[in-house]
Amino acid sequence: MTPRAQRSLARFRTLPAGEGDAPDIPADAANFADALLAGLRSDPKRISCKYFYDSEGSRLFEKVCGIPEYYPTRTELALLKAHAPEMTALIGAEAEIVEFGAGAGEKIRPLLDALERPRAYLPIDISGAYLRGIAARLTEEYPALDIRPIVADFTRTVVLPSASDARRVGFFPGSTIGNLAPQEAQQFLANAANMLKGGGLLIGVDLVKDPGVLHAAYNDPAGITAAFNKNLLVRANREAGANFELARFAHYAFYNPMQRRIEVYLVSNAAQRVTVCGRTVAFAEGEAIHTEWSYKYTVEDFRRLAASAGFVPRAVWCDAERLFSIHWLEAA
Ligand code: AVJ
Repeated sequence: MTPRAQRSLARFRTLPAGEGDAPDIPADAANFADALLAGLRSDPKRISCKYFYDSEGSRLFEKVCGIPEYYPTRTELALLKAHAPEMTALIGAEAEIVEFGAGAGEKIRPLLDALERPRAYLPIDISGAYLRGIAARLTEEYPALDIRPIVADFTRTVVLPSASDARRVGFFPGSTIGNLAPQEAQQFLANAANMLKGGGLLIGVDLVKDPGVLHAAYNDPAGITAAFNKNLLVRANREAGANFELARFAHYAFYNPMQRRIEVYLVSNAAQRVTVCGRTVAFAEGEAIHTEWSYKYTVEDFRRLAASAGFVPRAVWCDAERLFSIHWLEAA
């Protein structure tokens, strides 16, 4: 991330009472072309993983979640289903739930089914059309619930509807926090702790484990993860006047045990020139575009990180194999 992006990371603002609902923040998808070109002209080349999630990317990510080797989604969903009564007891009655990166809207269901008179559900997602579809479906299933979708990049400023007197609780599943470097994660958590004062944050965090298991989760034999990664190039061709040839780039992902993160790249398999927004970008043979980090934590390390950001770490739930964790962090 650029220093500028870092400084603007995760600011939450609440509209003053009476100013009505938060308007949609045009997720900086509009700036995709600019960000893409800037990223491809920097050294090393990079594209932020948040640009994975156009409508097609969100659909592809749903497919990733179903990959047999990709354990996080099913493990976390099972934890939510098994422990929803304890989790919702900690969240408390009449809470307002803010979800960061709502995606397919599946993980909130076990909580909604167990929550006592939730005041409102505010799913935030960068993928606008996709989010609206999900919100419409949830509205049909939970007609009594006040659902307010917010299209926004939650790593930037998010404007929430005017503060109610409800306890505000964050829900951040999927280990999406792993996309942030630890220092950025700490900053995000510090801002969240501030926004959620009096409530808390329920957050899913992928765990450090056998590198072979991690490697397999990001290298499925059917190539779904590769398609998800390469969707960045498809999107660039459609939205940024680029002419990437998909066959000339390879998906490359591995676990770096020193940094405790999965690193994801698109690697040029030849020396080539690509046009992006009317500019030429040159690739050497074997040159990589960095597209994603996915940090893994131990339970203790994550609790320490959360505490350093101002949360009081309380309950933790893990599956028997210790693949994945969900933390309840209190914002005192
Ligand atoms: C959505 C960021 C949690 O890091 O595991 C899955 C994204 N990338 N396969 C992850 C992802 C490749 C995923 N997160």
